[in-house]
Amino acid sequence: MWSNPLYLVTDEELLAGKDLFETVEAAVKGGVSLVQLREKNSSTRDFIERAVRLKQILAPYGVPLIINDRVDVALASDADGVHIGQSDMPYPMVRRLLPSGKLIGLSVESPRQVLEANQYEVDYIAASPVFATATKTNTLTEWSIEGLRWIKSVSTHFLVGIGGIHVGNIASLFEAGADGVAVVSAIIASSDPGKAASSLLQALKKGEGHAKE
Ligand code: TZP
Ligand code: MG
Repeated sequence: MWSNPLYLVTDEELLAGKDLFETVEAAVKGGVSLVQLREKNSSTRDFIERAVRLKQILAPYGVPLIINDRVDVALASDADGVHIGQSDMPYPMVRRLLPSGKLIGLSVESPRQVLEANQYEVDYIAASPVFATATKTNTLTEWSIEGLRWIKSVSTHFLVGIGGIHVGNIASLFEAGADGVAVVSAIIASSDPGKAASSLLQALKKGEGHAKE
């Protein structure tokens, strides 16, 4: 859907003192093609300010900005879309509130949620999590590569994998049919986010090659 299938999701804590904006821009230079701003602890005002600034930084690269959870923040900052989970605002309401053309991503954590999402006009679903991860622990279960393959076989949507992804396993997601991958710690926690992104992209392209064989 986007120029390449590597997405970045931010995490304030994992930055470990690095600057959010510099980190995201370095990752974009390294090849990330979509950014989700995920703020779990900031005030609404800080969230909006970060979104507005990030949007300005990403615009010259043509990289869309997605806002995690908060439709109001997405609207206020004129971001490119919203990513919702199963306990956030329900999809039909998000669809009604967002102007047409804005993107909606939806996390799926169970087979029932995957099938239900087929009734929704979402731009992608995110299999959450593919592998166990310390970055997010309030999830139902791990999909694993087998689960990802099952989702691909029944879902009508663009499929993104998230959770526990690194250079060593990113290719396996594409072999299983993922259309994109989203990472947090593999880039955000790196001391060289640009290099981390380009290494992931390189490893991912090997998987894409396999998938087409
Ligand atoms: N949703 C499902 S897993 C996850 C989110 C936001 C965190 C993924 O983080 P990491 O560090 O890439 O495992
Ligand atoms: Mg959420």
